[in-house]
Amino acid sequence: MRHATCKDDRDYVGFATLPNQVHRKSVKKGFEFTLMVAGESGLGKSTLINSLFLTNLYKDRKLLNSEERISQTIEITKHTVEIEEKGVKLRLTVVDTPGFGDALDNADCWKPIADYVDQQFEQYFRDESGLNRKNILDNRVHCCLYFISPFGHGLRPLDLEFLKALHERVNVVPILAKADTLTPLEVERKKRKIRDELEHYHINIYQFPDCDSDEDEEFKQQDMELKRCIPFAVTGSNTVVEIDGKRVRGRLYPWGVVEVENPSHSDFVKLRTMLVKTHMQDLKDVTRETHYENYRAQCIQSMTRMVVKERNRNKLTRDSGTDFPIQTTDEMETEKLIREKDEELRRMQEMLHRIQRQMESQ
Ligand SMILES: Nc1nc2c(ncn2[C@@H]2O[C@H](COP(=O)(O)OP(=O)(O)OP(=O)(O)O)[C@@H](O)[C@H]2O)c(=O)[nH]1
Ligand SMILES: [Mg+2]
Repeated sequence: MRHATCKDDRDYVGFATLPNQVHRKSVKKGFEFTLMVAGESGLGKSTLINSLFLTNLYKDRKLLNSEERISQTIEITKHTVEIEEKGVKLRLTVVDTPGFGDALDNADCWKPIADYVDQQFEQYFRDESGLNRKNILDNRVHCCLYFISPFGHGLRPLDLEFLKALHERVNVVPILAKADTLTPLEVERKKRKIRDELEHYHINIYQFPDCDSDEDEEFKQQDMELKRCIPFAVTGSNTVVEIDGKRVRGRLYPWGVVEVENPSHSDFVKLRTMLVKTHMQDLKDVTRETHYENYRAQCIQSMTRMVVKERNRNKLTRDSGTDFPIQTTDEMETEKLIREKDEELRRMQEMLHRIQRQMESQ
């Protein structure tokens, strides 16, 4: 784990405003957030996450020749950095995944990523049921930036497969990759097409919550722009270039410079603002209240099923085995466990209904 502190005001990512989002207690403890990137190979996933947090996640790695070069990601890798801004600590975990589409057989390419998400839920579920519940490290994936190729015509079959497998497990935020390869008109067209396809195939991407009616006009306007922006068309770069004496992250072409943080060049700043300034807490809430609760309910359901099966088996053995009318301690324990699990399941279902009702009324 590395520590990075930003000194210059220009270098602030913006999460110093996080205290406005949650309780003071969490401020003291610091924030935890896990972001994942996924999508086809070579779309700039590793480059973007590096640019997003002004931290070179790959700086320990030996790079070949070019300063910008990030080698192909070959396995799921987790990087944790602790960043501090204006006294607010953020423990940021970025999960980089190998891009798919390169192999001869790409079937089930989403599987290792879905498994990773589930494993984090499972670990949390275990920790939560354990003794030391106060100091659980939350590694659940709060957001998955899903990269869509700018070279195709909307979503590809592989994209759909991935999204269908993952959309009920994690908050998916779609990204239109390498936006510098498209004209503004093409960006708009592709965005619309992707939005239509997501709707057509019933893919539930992360929904920005509606802002309250008493919010000021400027905020409402920002909120609307953000919603219209989906999928975020971004450009990433790890190279700093100089224009008019100003050093900026950008991509230098013979015909000019694409500035990563220039809002008229890409949605990079909008994406970063959404992730760290305005929606980090909501992404965590939805992960906890919807995705994790779904996982937990499924777990409890399958545990209950197992216990019921075991009970029926015991009963069968007992019935066929003649004179054993009195319940054994084991059986009594099993009955008790079933009752407890039934009760927990009922509570979970109630909670799910409540969340559904809340979402419907929003
Ligand atoms: N034009 C353009 N090129 C980019 C952008 N982002 C990254 N690249 C370049 O695209 C190539 C691949 O970038 P990576 O960040 O390694 O892509 P990746 O998605 O992590 O690839 P895998 O690890 O194979 O999944 C590199 O040569 C980058 O310099 C971008 O926004 N625009
Ligand atoms: Mg990569």
